[in-house]
Amino acid sequence: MSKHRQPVTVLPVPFHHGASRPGTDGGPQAVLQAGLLEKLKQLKRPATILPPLEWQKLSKDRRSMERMRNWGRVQAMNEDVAELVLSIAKSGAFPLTIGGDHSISIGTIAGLTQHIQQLGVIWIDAHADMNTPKTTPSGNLHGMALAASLGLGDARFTNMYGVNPKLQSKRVVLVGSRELDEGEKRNIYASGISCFTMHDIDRIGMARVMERAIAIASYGSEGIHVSFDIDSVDPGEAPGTGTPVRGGLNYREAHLAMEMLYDSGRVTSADLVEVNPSLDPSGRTARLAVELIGSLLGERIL
Ligand code: 4U7
Ligand code: MN
Ligand code: MN
Ligand code: MN
Repeated sequence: MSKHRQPVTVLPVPFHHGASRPGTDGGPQAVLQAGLLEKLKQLKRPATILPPLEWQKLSKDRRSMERMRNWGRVQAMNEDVAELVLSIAKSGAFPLTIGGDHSISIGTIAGLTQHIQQLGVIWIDAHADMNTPKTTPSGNLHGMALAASLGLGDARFTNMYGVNPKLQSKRVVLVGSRELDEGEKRNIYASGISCFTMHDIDRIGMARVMERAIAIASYGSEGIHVSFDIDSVDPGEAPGTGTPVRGGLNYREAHLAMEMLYDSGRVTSADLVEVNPSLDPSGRTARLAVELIGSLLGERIL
């Protein structure tokens, strides 16, 4: 579990081919420059930062189609991400993957489910990422990542390691949703995953939402994976992201979620994705990402 002093291995994935615009390829460097290593040291976590997984090596695979843009690169990247995350988990360290656009979570989840039985997932995001090639309005694979992990969509993405689906819907929870496409709404209902929208957070509060989310994701599972899309946070706090949606988590709601996840003792891995420093000259989005990772790994006010 996310134990006190468990070593952390950081996997930087500078990748943007799952999204329409470039920039998230600068995410890992921005988060490292904003002080990630110092934060891990401050928390007395033995830390290893792996060399960034370079998409350039994969650029030969330019296969694409309208409903699954850059699928060749996204697939090749995810195969590497899956292998690396699996080896980190096997080493006993906490895998912390820094994106990159959210398509890379297809790989992290594929790798993790080879090691952790009945993995639970808490997907904190303005979006649901529950599109398939049939429902996607954009063709961007970062909007299909959770669906793929639940076995919905194209076999190139649902069938990694020959295991499909990777996740069981009863242990998958969305938190912070506020922009869902019509097809995604149908996919959410049909799949049976849980969804706490911003409306739910407004009505019952973040604390109760997270209590429920943690209970759902941990029931019968060996661990919870937290997939944190920085666009879950309100653009006022996190402007540096490609698909901002107003009305998001405020600063304390985001920290409270991370603090409660740490306190649960159930979290075994995390992704922090969609930081796009080219859209944020102030650098505050990357600094917020470092702070939120701090809260997830045990930083406390007192
Ligand atoms: B992110 C979108 F249409 N739903 O599929 C789509 F609104 O990883 C956005 O959550 C997806 O940032 C956003 O393209 C993906 C769109
Ligand atoms: Mn996302
Ligand atoms: Mn999003
Ligand atoms: Mn986005």
